[in-house]
Amino acid sequence: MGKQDLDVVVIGAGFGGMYMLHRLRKMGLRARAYEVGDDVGGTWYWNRYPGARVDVESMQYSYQFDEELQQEWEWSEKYSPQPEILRYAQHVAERFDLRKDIQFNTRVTAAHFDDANEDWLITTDRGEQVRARHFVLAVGCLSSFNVPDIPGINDFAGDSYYTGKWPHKPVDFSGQRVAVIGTGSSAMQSSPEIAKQASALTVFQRTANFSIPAQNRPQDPDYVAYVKANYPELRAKAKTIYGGVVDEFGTAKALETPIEEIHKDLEARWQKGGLTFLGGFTDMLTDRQANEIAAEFAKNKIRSIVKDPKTAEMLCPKNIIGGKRLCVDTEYFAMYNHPHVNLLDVQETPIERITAKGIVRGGVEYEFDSIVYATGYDAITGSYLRIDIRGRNGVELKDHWDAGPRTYLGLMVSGFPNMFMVTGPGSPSVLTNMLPSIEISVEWITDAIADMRAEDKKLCQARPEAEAEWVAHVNEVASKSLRSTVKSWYIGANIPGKPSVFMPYLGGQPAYLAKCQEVVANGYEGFDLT
Ligand code: N01
Repeated sequence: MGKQDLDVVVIGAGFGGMYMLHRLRKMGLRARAYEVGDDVGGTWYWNRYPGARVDVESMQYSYQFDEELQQEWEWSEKYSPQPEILRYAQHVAERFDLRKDIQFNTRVTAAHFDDANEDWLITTDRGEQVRARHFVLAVGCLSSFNVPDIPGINDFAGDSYYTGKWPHKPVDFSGQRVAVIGTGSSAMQSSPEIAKQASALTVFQRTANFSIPAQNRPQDPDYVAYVKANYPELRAKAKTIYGGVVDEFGTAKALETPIEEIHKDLEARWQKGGLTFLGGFTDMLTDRQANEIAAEFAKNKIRSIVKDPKTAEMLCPKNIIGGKRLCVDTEYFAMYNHPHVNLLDVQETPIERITAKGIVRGGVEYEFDSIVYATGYDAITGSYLRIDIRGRNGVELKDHWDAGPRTYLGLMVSGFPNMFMVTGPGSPSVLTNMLPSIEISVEWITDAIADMRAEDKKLCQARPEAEAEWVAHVNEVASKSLRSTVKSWYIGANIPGKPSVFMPYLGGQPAYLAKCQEVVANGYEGFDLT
């Protein structure tokens, strides 16, 4: 068996890759992270579009692994804007001296398991090759942005922008006619900001989406002091809550509650703002009738905000609420009351093509100076499958995942020894507060590597039957939720040809964490350590 250059190669220097590197180095391992961008931050490095901000409150959407770090960092707003989150990532990189072991401007193109040497051979787009015992994918869930398959997309003579890969210098839309394609979270955050500058803004909507007002505000110093004084308890409490976020959640069923009480709760949550709009009752995402009450409430809000009744009806979603991920906005619906903002439906009358001058829809050419594509991501699996990953006997990950992602606990894939995933498919990831979920993944993986080393084990691999059982469990839990009935990026519906499988684990963070801990307590049940 030959020697390795490194103990561990990590792909990605977002929040997952950074914490992974930090833990590995503390264990005394030789580790290096490769990152496509020229700095840390991952998703928050790329998503620099106007209006980009977090929609889980910042005091909770942050690392908890270091008490001094969480005490010293000051978040300026309830939902901090992207530049501040990026500064936080940079601060963490400096504080823990991470950059010296991150190779930036480098894309890992291939990772092949070498059966003879029992290690991973990693190849980069700079032509380098490096051997490592372990290989960790910290590639993010929403990092492979989607270029829509619209004819003529390269013909446009004006400027084209993707929210998922926004330029590093500020973009000035002043006096411009701007098109935004898409009405997901990125479009809802960016459009109101673009509308402040543009002379005309046209939003191309394929599926109307529900959104709850952010009600963002500067941090309240008393609240900050309270959280900082109680961080350990609050973080521990968050681990017992489905989404990993401490908030107020109800325990009653909507269908067993008088309608006035339900409306009172929904109104209070609308005024408070944010993602927990459906959190007052336990059956909002399992019972259609309950869901309909909340959906109608939110639609009536749209009707009360948007003055033109035709536009208001176009903006009212036909789907259940919460089936696609809820959006959180600031003045998105109110934006349509401005005379220079226009909404076009592209569900019934699709975009035909992009031309040098603009966008053709229904035989009409709409002329623009800039087009903004807020068209989402090849979510959850996209960033894995962009890399040529081959496990034992040259089996390709894309073949193993041909009918949808197959993992054990979203951490490992059978036939791919010593390959670990941070918040991989089959983990709760995007359905929960990402930072704590990242920490759960990273801590499990690094503890497993430490245990392997302590017991002089060279390889860790998921057993095929454990993987099959976990995949079945993930599917079964998903089938009980209304979420699995809606065409969304959770099931790959936004990418033509992608298998229709609900990819994240809907069982919640506490159940997931308990399972991960139980597996370890049972001697890495479902894994072979050899
Ligand atoms: O992407 P999306 P996103 N022609 O996939 C439309 C997180 N996030 O970047 O719904 C016309 O939601 C598409 O239409 P349809 C968050 O988890 C968080 O906005 O497929 N339209 C849809 O309207 C979020 O859910 C924050 O019919 C086309 C839109 O483009 C996730 O990232 C901020 C089209 C894509 O919406 C993704 O959000 C931003 C076409 N050919 C994002 N192709 C926070 O606040 C696609 N569309 C933290």
